[in-house]
Amino acid sequence: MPNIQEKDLLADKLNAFIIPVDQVAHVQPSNSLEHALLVLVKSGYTAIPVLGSNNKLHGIISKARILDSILGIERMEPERLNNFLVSDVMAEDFITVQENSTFEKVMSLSIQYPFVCVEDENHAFAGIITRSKILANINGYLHDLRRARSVDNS
Ligand code: 4BW
Repeated sequence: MPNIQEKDLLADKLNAFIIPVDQVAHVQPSNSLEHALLVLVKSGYTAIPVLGSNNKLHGIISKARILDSILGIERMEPERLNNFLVSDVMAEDFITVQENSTFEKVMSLSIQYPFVCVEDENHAFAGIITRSKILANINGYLHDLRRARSVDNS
């Protein structure tokens, strides 16, 4: 096991942090907005990936975008939930990283994004890395470092 003081946190590989595709709540581009809202509410997440055939990532759908799409002039119009597909409303300006990318890159992205999508070598969606996984790794590293320094100073 490498000495904690020699460990390069920023060069960590991503595999240990990826939540794999089969554990990621997601919807398809052709699903109705009503279905997407049900999945979001049931899963408890604010935003989830939109995956097409062969696990290709098409976008990100969020509760905020769905609510915005049914906002009428004076009231919410939930009857519109079945007038739109997920593909009409999803955000398409998402960021992805490759599985062989580094912790440093994902850590920087996680400042702006609550989760980062990971692609495999065939550009299929492999899973996500969440901000909480990033913070947990940094937290563990800093605690190990403090422990090692207090041993050195004793
Ligand atoms: O249902 C939940 N279970 C757990 N264990 N934690 C949850 C749940 N819902 C929210 N949380 C917590 C997490 O700490 O609230 C944070 C913000 O959730 P979000 O963004 O706004 O729904 C969660 O932080 P996180 O673990 O760093 O996750 C960041 C974002 O990644 C979430 C959500 O958009 C996405 N996400 C996380 N796990 C997911 C997922 N999307 C799909 N499937 C998953 N398994």
